Amino acid sequence: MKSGFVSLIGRTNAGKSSLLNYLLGEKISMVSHKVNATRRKINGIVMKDENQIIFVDTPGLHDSNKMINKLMIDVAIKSIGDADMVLFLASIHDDLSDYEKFLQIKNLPPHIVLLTKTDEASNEKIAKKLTQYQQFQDKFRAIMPVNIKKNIYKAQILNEICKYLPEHEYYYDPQLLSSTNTKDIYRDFILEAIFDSVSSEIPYSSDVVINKVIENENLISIYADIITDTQSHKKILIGKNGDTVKRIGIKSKKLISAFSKVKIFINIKIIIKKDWNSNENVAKKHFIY
Ligand SMILES: Nc1nc2c(ncn2[C@@H]2O[C@H](COP(=O)(O)OP(=O)(O)OP(=O)(O)O)[C@@H](O)[C@H]2O)c(=O)[nH]1
Ligand SMILES: [Mg+2]
Repeated sequence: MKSGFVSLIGRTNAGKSSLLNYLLGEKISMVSHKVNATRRKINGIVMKDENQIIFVDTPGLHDSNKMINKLMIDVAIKSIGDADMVLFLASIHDDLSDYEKFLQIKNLPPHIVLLTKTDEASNEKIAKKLTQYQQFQDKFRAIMPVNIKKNIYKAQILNEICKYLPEHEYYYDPQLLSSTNTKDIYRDFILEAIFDSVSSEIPYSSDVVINKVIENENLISIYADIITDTQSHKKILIGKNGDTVKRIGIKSKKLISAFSKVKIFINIKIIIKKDWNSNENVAKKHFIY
């Protein structure tokens, strides 16, 4: 029996959260076409034969001087240190510079390179990219293309990971889908709805705090605040006649009920908290667990 923690690492937008959802067979992690979507770690537990793989989704690696972005990158780097293995995700469209930077990290655990978004590339382009990575073949255990659109390579990826997992008893009950607190999963679904509903810098100036969750057999009631930094951002989040916050609520309910399989009641308030992303000690509470 093998069991271990496998961190999903890579540039923002590489497809880490999408891959977690795909391997898990459930949408648990927020996805967006916008960059820097994932802020906090979230895990998904996959049983492959008698082995248990705990996938840890992390914020994307990127260069930024913004304090909250640095906190997010710290979350990803720390998760590499805590992992038994790493899946390094690189989009088929990206050059190898992010991978070269990743290789500079000290004490890297064994890793597999996954080429994502291969549905957007020709076989020639995929073959060319695989050849480029061969110069690092003594660094990685394997390199594989993934195609979450066509639902192929899933078993191959899981089998390859199991080869390198340590012998260990299960960390979690094999029935469990995730050990992440469900409140934090709801929180990120509401954040996904914000990413989806408002443009420009608003999602990055905002976060979600879950105040109360009441779970009944057929209904989960969620009371949440969207916090944002300025009056003008609050106005945009509310929208004309409250249309935007209403839309965020509807999208959040859809995402959360697809995950929890019951009806959702949601109450969202928009709150201004000026220092949430400017004061490091306050911001840390939003990113570090
Ligand atoms: N065509 C295609 N699009 C993909 C694939 N995987 C992810 N995407 C899209 O790429 C975008 C980014 O996906 P995410 O899963 O949020 O990427 P991420 O690496 O988690 O990004 P961060 O959380 O910002 O670090 C979304 O619009 C996804 O729908 C894929 O295999 N093929
Ligand atoms: Mg993500």
